[in-house]
Amino acid sequence: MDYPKLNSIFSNLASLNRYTYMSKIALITGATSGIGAATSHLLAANGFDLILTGRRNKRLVELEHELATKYKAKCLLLCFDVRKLEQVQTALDSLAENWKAVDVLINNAGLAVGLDTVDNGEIDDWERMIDTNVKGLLYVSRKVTPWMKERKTGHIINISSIAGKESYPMGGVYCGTKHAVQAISHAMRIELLPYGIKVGTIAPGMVDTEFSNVRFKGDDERAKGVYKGMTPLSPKDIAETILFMITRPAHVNIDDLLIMPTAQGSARDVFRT
Ligand code: NDP
Ligand code: 8X3
Repeated sequence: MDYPKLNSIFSNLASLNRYTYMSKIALITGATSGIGAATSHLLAANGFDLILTGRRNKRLVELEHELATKYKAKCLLLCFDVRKLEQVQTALDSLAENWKAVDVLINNAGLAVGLDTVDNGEIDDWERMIDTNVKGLLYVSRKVTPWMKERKTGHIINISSIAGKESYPMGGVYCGTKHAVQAISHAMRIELLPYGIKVGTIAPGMVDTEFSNVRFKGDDERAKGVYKGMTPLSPKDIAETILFMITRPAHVNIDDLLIMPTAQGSARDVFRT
C-alpha cells in the first residue's frame, strides 16, 4: 500500500469537502457597513459561505470581491430592503436549495433615525425604525426559520442594543424597537427549543460605524461628537463576539450578551476625557 499517496488523496478529499460540502452558510443582513461588514470579513476568514444582503448593491459587489480575493470566500448577494415584505420573499425564494441550508442567520440590518422626544418626533423616522428593526427582522426570520426547522439545526443571532435593555430620553422609539428585538428573540428561543435551533441576542453599547451618521441624517460633525473623548467598540469587537457565540459546542447557547465600551456604564453614562 502506498501510504503517502493515500494520505495525499485523503488530504485532497478533505479540502474538497471543506469547500464543497462542509462549509457552513451564514446569512447576514446589513452586510454593506459597520457590524455586518466586519462580521462578513471574520466569517469569511473562518471558512463560512456567505449570503450577503443590503440595499446598496455596489457595496455588496465590492464586499464580495474583497472576500473572494482575501479569503477565497464563496458569497451570494441579495440586494433588498428588509422593510419590503415582497422584496424579502422574492430574494430569499430565489436561493437555490443548497443555499437555503442556512446554518447561521444574523439579523443585523437596523438603524436609529433622529433623536427627539415622542411629542416632537418625526413620524417618518418612527416608521423607518419600526419597519426596519422590528418588521424587517420578522420578515427575514419568517422565511429562514422554516428551512432551519426542516433540517433541525441552525443558529439565529439578533442584533439588539443597550437600547434594548434600558430606555433613554429622545430615543424612545429606537429603544422600543430594540426592546421588541429582545422580546421577540426570547419567544423564538423557546419556540425553537424542540428543533435544536439556537437563538441569541447581542446588545452592544456604542460601536463606531455609520450608525450615528444615519441617526443624524448625514451630519458628520454631530456624528463624530458621539464618540468624542472616549473609545467606542469597533465593529470587529462585535464580529468577534458573534464568531464566539456561533462556534460554541452543540449543547451551549449564549442567550443574551451585553457588550459595552470600557468607558460606557449605561446608555447615558459615558466617561469622556
Ligand atoms: P451601519 O449604519 O454601519 O450599518 C447598518 C446596516 O443595516 C447597513 O448595512 C445597511 O445596509 C443595513 N440596513 C439599514 N436599513 C436597511 C433596510 N431597510 N434594508 C436592508 N438593510 C438595511 O450601523 P451598524 O453596523 O452600527 O448597525 C448594525 C446593527 O447594530 C443595527 O441593528 C443597529 O441598531 C445595531 N447597533 C448598533 C450600535 C452602534 O452604536 N453602532 C449599538 C448597538 C446596536 P444598506 O444601507 O445597504 O441597506
Ligand atoms: C446603539 C447604541 O446608545 O445609541 O444601539 O442606543 S445607542
